[in-house]
Amino acid sequence: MQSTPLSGPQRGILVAVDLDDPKRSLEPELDEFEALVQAAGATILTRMVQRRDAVDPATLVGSGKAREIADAVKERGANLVLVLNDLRPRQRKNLELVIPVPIVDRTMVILDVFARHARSRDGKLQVELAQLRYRQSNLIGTGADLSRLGGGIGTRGPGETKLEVDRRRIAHRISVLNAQLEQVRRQRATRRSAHRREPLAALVGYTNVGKSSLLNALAKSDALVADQPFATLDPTVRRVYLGPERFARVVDTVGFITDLPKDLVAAFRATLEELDEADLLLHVMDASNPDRDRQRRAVDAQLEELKLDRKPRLFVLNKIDAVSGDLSHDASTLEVSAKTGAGLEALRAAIAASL
Ligand SMILES: Nc1nc2c(ncn2[C@@H]2O[C@H](COP(=O)(O)OP(=O)(O)OP(=O)(O)O)[C@@H](O)[C@H]2O)c(=O)[nH]1
Ligand SMILES: [Mg+2]
Repeated sequence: MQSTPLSGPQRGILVAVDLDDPKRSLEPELDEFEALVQAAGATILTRMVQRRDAVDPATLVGSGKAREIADAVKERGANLVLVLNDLRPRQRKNLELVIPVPIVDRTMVILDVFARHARSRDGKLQVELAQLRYRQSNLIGTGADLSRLGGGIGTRGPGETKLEVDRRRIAHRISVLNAQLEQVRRQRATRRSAHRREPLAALVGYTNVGKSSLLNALAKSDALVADQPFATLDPTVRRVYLGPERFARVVDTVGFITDLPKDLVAAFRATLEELDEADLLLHVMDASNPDRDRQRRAVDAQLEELKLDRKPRLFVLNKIDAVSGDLSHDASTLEVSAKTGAGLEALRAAIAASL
């Protein structure tokens, strides 16, 4: 069951509640959300941002604003409402009573992008598991059943009994997937122990910073590169020349994002375990992105969560070709460009020295 809730020509209205947090400006998050929505194949018609001191417990945005959104949906011919903030099941339900089109939150969009980009069998299993867990904890029925009811994700849920049936089916499918992924995990672990010859460095970092490009530049390979979030889902390992008779294996894997859905992290355990084996982390950042400090903090938090924050780490600022002027950072941070090749020799040397 790989339903893609955002397939077809989807035109959405982006909705967000701005809590005016001085430590967390909304603008970069809105831009990032829009990029995610585009990667999921939908277009944003307009943004509706509501400033509030706190989210409304019943409708997130407040009932007046909910009606305004419903009007805008009709006026603009939108067929989707995309909500940046976390939606509780009750808030979703109440909004659905007022707004006549599917309501999709950020987690669903991220899951959808992952569903579109999953290529390998393992990747597909992991995404399906994450989707089901999310539906289970948010009391959303299975995608197939929802579409038979004539809607996509976010249409009013099936009735109680229907939901019960759905729940049992979802729970069963989840246990099947868990068993299959456990097998994947064991196979990967066996394969890894058989390959322990050369040291392993792992590229980690926010999505779209150029991790795959850097791997390609270092290994002269051609892993998929794209200007969109989550182009890479499956771990790719390449052998990289460090210096005379010195090689390392370098693994490129899924990128991180602020508030990466926890169901997704849990489902991607098999993939993320590749990182456990790494002797060194190469934390790649996008020097050209004004939002890079926020991105770096999100990656730090994610590494901590994955208990990888104690690993030796090199900080690598990529895309320096796209920056004019000086970048302020500490002396140990390396500046490179996967595009022009600048700084790659220094990076090879730094990896060799760290391993
Ligand atoms: N100007 C410039 N662009 C770069 C550089 N490295 C990567 N890019 C561009 O940045 C975008 C993302 O590159 P990827 O290598 O796919 O990034 P990634 O970190 O692997 O992204 P995900 O796998 O989606 O998380 C692409 O459009 C690349 O062409 C660089 O050194 N300079
Ligand atoms: Mg990539």
